[in-house]
Amino acid sequence: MSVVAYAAEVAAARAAGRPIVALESSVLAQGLPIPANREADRRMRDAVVAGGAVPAVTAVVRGVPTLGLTGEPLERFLARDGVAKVSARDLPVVMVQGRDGATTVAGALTLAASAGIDVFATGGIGGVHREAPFDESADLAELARSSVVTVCAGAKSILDLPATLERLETLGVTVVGYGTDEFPGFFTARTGLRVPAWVETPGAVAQMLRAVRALGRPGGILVVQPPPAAAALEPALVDDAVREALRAAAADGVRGPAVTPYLLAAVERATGGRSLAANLALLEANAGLAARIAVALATTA
Ligand code: PSU
Ligand code: MN
Repeated sequence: MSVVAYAAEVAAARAAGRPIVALESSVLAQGLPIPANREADRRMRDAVVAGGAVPAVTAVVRGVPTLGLTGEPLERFLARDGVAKVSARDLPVVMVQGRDGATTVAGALTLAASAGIDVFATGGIGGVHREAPFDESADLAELARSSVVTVCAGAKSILDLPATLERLETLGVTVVGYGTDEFPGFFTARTGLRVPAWVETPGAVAQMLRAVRALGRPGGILVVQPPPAAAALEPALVDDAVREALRAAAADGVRGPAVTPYLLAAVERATGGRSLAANLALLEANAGLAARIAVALATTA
């Protein structure tokens, strides 16, 4: 018996074998400020629908792992009313305590995989933090064990990107550039870091997920695409903002799960909100691509 609850629309899509795209909720409850979080939610859902799939925002709602966060519970998450940040390790805790929990990439992948949802979209994954050798996001480990395609704009610019790519290689995660051979820098299109494969079509990604499964391997495919050109920021602007944010985080003694939301907010202030506009645009673009990949998986053999 499944402990997972489905929104009516998601349950209907599952029953009919229609494409579904999982989305995370930490970006809504912790990553983005109010009211931009509401705009992000709307734009991501609309992009999934426009791409031909059904959106399923993942969350733990009063202790119940849920695929399809909507209605009154969604309002609690957007208002950040007592909502915990939930990585994979935190799932059993909030389930037993009956709390609301917003899923990170790691948490969302866990729920998507347990529900048999093949495709997931986010903004940027977590990774290896700079100058903090023991702070590596659980996102990387879950990417290595969840049989799901994850679409993102790379890893957040606050991270050590070369180290993050190295860890993905060590963990055996297949990283694929969509229309690029570079690992994008989340706010920036280019980082100078090469990814091992370049694909041009949703169908090619679908075939790679099937290949991983045919080998009986755990893990999925990490698809990276640059942020939309009109919204992308210049690397120098982001570098300065990140350096300043890291200095402030160290001075304030910020640690653990609080680090990522703290740094994202500091970068937003330092870029005069341009990072926020970029963040919303890339979330929307990633949701759209994820939908097209989900359609390819559902319609091709
Ligand atoms: N990228 C964003 N905003 C976010 C996150 C990523 O632009 O809010 C969140 C994601 O949910 C990601 C998490 O999984 O931050 C990583 O947190 P940590 O570094 O504590 O694992
Ligand atoms: Mn961490």
